[in-house]
Amino acid sequence: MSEIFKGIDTIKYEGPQSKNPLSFKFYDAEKLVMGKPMKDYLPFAMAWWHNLGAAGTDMFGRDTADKSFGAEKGTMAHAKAKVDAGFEFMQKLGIEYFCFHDVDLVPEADDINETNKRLDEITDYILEKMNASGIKCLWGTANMFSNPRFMNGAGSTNSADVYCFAAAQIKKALELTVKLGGKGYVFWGGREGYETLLNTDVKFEQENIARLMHMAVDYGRKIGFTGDFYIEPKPKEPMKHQYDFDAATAIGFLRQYGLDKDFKMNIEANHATLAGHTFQHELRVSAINGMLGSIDANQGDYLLGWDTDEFPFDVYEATMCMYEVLKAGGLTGGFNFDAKSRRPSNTYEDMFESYILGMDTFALGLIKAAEIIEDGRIDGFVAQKYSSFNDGIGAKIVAGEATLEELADYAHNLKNTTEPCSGKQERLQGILNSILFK
Ligand code: XUL
Ligand code: CO
Repeated sequence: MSEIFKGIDTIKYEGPQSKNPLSFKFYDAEKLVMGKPMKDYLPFAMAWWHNLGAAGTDMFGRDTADKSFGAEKGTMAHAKAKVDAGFEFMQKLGIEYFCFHDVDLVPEADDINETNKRLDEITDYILEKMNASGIKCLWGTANMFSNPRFMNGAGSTNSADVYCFAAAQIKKALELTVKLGGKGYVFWGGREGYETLLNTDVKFEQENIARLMHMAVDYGRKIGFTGDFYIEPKPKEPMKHQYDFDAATAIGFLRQYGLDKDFKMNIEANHATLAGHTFQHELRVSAINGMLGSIDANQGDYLLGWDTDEFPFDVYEATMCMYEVLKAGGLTGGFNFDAKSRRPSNTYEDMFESYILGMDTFALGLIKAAEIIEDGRIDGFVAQKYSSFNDGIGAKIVAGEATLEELADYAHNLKNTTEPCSGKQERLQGILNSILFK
């Protein structure tokens, strides 16, 4: 097997002063942050679909990048070339994980049995590469949104036959995830939603999705999958309304159908934006419910209403993300760059520079989030803000020992001038800036 990314060596840390575009400015894998090497906090993953598949086609134009990797597209030779390219890419960047959909790995055949045979063959090859390199699988999933049969949904489809196709794909994708030692299995409900309520039985569709997820959990556990299942919330696109709208909605669904012990959230930054939330909001909601599992690290464009899947470079967002992750005690999953280089960034070099940007942005976010926590002023303010609940009547409320009558009696003795403290938002934002730009 010959080198694919010729002229691009292993990417090294050179520090922020370096002018070498093919070097890390902030990601220094072994550098200690709060007593642990950076790479332990940042299990980065390559997204098979974008990095090895997406070549720039959009609604108005065809590919701008060459992702053939020297083989004819749509063949098993190309599937193998993608494996070669992917492993060379990850090794040169020091990325330890990858994520995949079934159909990212091989060209889909008309017959599902043939597709599965191809999947067996390619995953044998991937396993060899994993064993030789130490690279691991973060999560697997089944693409249940591209094939026209899923136009009315997968778990939410009106057709029992299509539902069975979805089951067959999930079964196989779970087997592959177990074969590759994946830490997680993702459900992104791209077509699980509706275009109009005029033709949709929402209750029935949601119950059917839950049934499919239960079957997936049962089968996964039966074949030795010990990792987490994830829901990846997204409010819209491709459907007008998607059932896994945001973290709060998905968590409510999981609890309603008794799936909450086996599932966590895979939070994608750009999906949060589409739901009208910040990335940090989605992470916080997941974390406080004990369901922060994994992250699809990308960013959207606040001026555009769709999923642009850009490589993350917003240091504020990355910092607040890492702040949430550190406060939650880390992720059971990792940071999957569900991102693609912009269409005019069409060279091999751009593929590398995109990942360097993403990895550096999160490394900087980690450094700054650790500084916020070590500085203590923001956390200290929040603790102080709620301190009236530390003793007296407040402590009684928190302990669940107060009655409404008792609180009312207490209030009757208060002066009407009682006020909560200032929120100090501007002071806190100033502290954040002083830490970010010191
Ligand atoms: C689509 C998306 C998916 C999931 C996996 O918006 O994010 O690629 O991450 O199916
Ligand atoms: Co995603």
